[in-house]
Amino acid sequence: MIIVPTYNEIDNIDKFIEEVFKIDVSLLVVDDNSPDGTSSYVENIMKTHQKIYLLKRNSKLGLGSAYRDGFKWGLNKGFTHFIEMDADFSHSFEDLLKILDSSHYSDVVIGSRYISGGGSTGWDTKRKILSITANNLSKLLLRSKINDMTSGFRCYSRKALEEIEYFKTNSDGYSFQIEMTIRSIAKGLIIKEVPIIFYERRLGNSKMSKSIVLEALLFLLKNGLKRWLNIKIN
Ligand SMILES: Nc1nc2c(ncn2[C@@H]2O[C@H](COP(=O)(O)OP(=O)(O)OP(=O)(O)O)[C@@H](O)[C@H]2O)c(=O)[nH]1
Ligand SMILES: [Mg+2]
Repeated sequence: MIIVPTYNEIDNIDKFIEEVFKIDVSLLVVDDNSPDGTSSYVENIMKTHQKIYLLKRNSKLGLGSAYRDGFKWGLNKGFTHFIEMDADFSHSFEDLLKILDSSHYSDVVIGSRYISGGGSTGWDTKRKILSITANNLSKLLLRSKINDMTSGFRCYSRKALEEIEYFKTNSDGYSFQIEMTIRSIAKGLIIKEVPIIFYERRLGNSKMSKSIVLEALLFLLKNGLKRWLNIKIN
């Protein structure tokens, strides 16, 4: 199943769901009571379409928290694979097929911008530097071999989520992805990076904020220190 967290994605959600219809995959939208009516749109579609589900939460609680609730929902329903994807078309459905292919042979598939064949388009220099720095810093501080630690385009198997104990994570922005990655490594899961192209959002507003960047930085410093002092991550 695809899990897509949404906050004010009314400009994208219709086209996103149209793309999902073209492939035979279930979709769970985790919406945080978006003022723009994203959830009402999904509720309407659900009247006539199976395989589209909505988890509506009362307030904006963050991306990591949306995935934690989404994973819990999907595991309870018996789904076997859990794809993380953004609603704003930054992640392409073409790359999704590649991720799905690899999910048969790995516990965790990470759509990577920083391996051969991957990349990003449409980002300004500031955003590019931020992303590259975050990834290089993550690799260095956490001594990780994964090239795209912050990618939000991934697939986890049921086994992976259970072993990672995803519910023990507590970060919400980019650091949620880093946290899930280091937990996957610590559990010795089979992780495969496949190249993806990240496209800058076309419609709607970014939810990126200074506090998300700060959260990631603090997370990296804390966990980098633990890693270098050989303290177990649990
Ligand atoms: N449910 C929920 N979804 C969120 C929240 N924050 C972001 N999202 C969704 O998570 C996905 C990624 O958020 P974006 O705002 O696109 O973040 P980003 O890709 O780093 O920023 P841009 O490149 O500027 O788009 C989108 O589908 C958002 O709607 C949140 O607090 N709750
Ligand atoms: Mg985005």
